[in-house]
Amino acid sequence: MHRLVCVNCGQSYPSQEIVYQCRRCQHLLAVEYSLDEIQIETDLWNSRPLSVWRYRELLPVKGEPVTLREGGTPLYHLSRLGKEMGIRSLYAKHEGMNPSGSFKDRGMTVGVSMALELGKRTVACASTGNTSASLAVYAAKAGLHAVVLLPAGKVALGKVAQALIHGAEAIAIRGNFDEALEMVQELCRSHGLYLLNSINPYRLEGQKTIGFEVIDQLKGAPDRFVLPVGNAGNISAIFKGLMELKALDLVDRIPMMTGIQAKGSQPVVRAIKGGMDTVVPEQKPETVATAIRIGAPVNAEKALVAIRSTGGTAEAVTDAEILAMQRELARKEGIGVEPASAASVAGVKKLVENGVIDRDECIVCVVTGHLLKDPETVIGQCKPPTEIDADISSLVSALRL
Ligand code: AN7
Repeated sequence: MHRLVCVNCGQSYPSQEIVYQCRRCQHLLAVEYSLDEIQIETDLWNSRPLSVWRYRELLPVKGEPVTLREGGTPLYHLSRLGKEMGIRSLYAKHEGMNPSGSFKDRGMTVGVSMALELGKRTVACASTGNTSASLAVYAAKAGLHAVVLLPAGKVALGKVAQALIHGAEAIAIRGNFDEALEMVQELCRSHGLYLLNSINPYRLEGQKTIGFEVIDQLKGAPDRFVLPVGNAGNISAIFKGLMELKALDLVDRIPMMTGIQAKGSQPVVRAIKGGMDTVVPEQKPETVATAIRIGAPVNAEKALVAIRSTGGTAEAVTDAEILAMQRELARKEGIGVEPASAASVAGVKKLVENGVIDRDECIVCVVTGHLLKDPETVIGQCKPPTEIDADISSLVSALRL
């Protein structure tokens, strides 16, 4: 049993109601379970494969979910990079290993399952890319029609390719993501499409399983989670899930939630550093990490609580630092991620150097999307292959053997 509850005024809405924001005060909603009525057998959880649906007792879907086996992603120990930074316990949770190549699949398996339960036939989102790719994939699996609004010219190639091949109706907006999100919200209100941006609280329910999996993989909570922040949904989702585990006595402490943004798009960092109660939107966000090129994060209200109440922090990294860490992860750890994802590890490097993060901490970076999402940015920073004639002497001289 669950209901939707306003995080500001506590107004509650029944689970079948289609509502994305509190009708009384316009603040965000969250899914609330009667935790005292939920029986969780950890043996039962452990008997299921590591995946989103291992934790189905803490998810809102009643029937059979629309699933492509999301979650169960590897948690890699970053031995080389950790050593260089002087951190023994540095890990990366590789969310690029999900079906569509990003963590969004965790949210979409739940969100699209809920769309079916609520009797919706058309689903929609605005997206910097990954949400649209994932929505297209899960709508295809569910047999639903998907409409995706993309900021024109600012979505990485692989993500557009996915949205198109999986059959979403893709619309490029001459504007940025924040404008596209305003438009899709209006469209869903006026025309009854089901909105699957992270303002939809069911999306975040799926994403909270990242934290559950990490705790199962480490056999306990890390000291800190570090995430790239765009709309601030994922950091809020993981925090919410951890609080539920705490309430159920399944974890003894809550890790410090730490958000990393790009220098040119850092409204959450400004709010945290400035001690502000609300996030002031950035009018012209700009970064090579197009996934997090977001000026007005819709989940900021939840994220500020997640960061502050856990003693976490927020930091910004430059595009150069992001790309340097993308190469380091690829070359020193064999981990291929897109630029936004590398921001989390780049943020750890910076925070350790600045003395904000203790080197003895056990740190889990969530690397959110796969390298192949954004091939153009990769090619742009690498030397192209050396082209030679098809004979062995050219090969030997090209290799300078
Ligand atoms: C790789 O696809 O917002 O802070 O529209 O694709 O939960 O928004 C993507 C966000 C981090 C930020 N890493 O997560 C979208 C979109 C990657 C992402 C984020 C995104 P949130």
